[in-house]
Amino acid sequence: LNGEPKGPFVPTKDDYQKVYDEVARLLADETDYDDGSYGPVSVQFHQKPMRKEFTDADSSQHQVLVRLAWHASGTYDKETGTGGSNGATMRFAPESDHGANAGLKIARDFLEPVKAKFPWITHSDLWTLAGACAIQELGGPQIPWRPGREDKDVAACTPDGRLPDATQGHRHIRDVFYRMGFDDRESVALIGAHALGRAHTDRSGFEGPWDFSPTVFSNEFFRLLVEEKWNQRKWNGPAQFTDKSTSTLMMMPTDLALVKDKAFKTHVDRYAKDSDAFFKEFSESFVKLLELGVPFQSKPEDRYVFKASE
Ligand code: CCH
Repeated sequence: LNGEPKGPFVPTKDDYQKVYDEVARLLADETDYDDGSYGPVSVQFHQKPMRKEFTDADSSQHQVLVRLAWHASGTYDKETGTGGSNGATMRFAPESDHGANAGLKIARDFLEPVKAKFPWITHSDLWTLAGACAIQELGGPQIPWRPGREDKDVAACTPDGRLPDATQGHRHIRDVFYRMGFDDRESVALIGAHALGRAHTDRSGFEGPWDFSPTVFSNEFFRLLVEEKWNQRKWNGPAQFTDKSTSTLMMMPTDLALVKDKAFKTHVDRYAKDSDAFFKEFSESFVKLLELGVPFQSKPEDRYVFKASE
């Protein structure tokens, strides 16, 4: 009413859906790739494996946004309560320069126009919302999400070494994921995100995609881990493995650790056979990841489920 003081702007679910829609729109707009092969459904998906040339179209901004949300959150240490998505401290050096974060400036810059359009959202809420959006837009499960993160300053940057190192094995995976508060099942489910995207020599030193449909969220990573034979690739780069059938795919040492370790492999086998179980358990674990260390005022049942675009 006239003359009544206007309180601070309190965004509603609809406001966050607008942010989601804007991220989804920008993602759809940037898919103007030179070879025109981008699409939500890869032609290779249900066909027999054959050699495929992978291009930039197999690593769009979607996958980098998933990785940004994960690396922003995966620094969490449950003992000290430090790190995690609350803070968005990857905006600052030294965290932005940590080796594991190479290439993520692309994702952070991609989201700046969204932040400019919706200045009321914090970077830490935006980065996690964008990760949830990218998963849904690539055909993944619903990722219920809630706001409440605050940006912190450079003093809250986490020390280097909290994110996993792909050259290592099962012990390292457990050290890192248990430190965040995950168990074996949740750790395996989360790493299933490697169905998406690819590795880049100029970012991590590794090269190639994990499966033939890197723009579609699926359980293909697990199926290939179980069904394919993986040989060490002969090249000058870091030790990585390639599929016997086509020599176009790759697995990193930590990926193969999931089938070498018996307890991990139980879950790999299960997800390889049961896509629904993977989707459900991935969603639960990803929601947990994005919320690690966040002092929410809201309750879990207050999470929003965003409507995906067509
Ligand atoms: Fe990952 N990941 N990740 N990863 N990752 C890389 C790429 C992606 C590890 C290492 C790497 C998760 C777990 C692990 C994605 C999501 C998740 C790369 C290549 C390395 C190295 C980077 C490059 O060169 O561009 C290791 C080690 C672990 C655990 O042991 C988890 C958990 C998630 C999400 C839930 C996604 C997506 C990519 C593709 C990025 C792109 O640009 O295509």
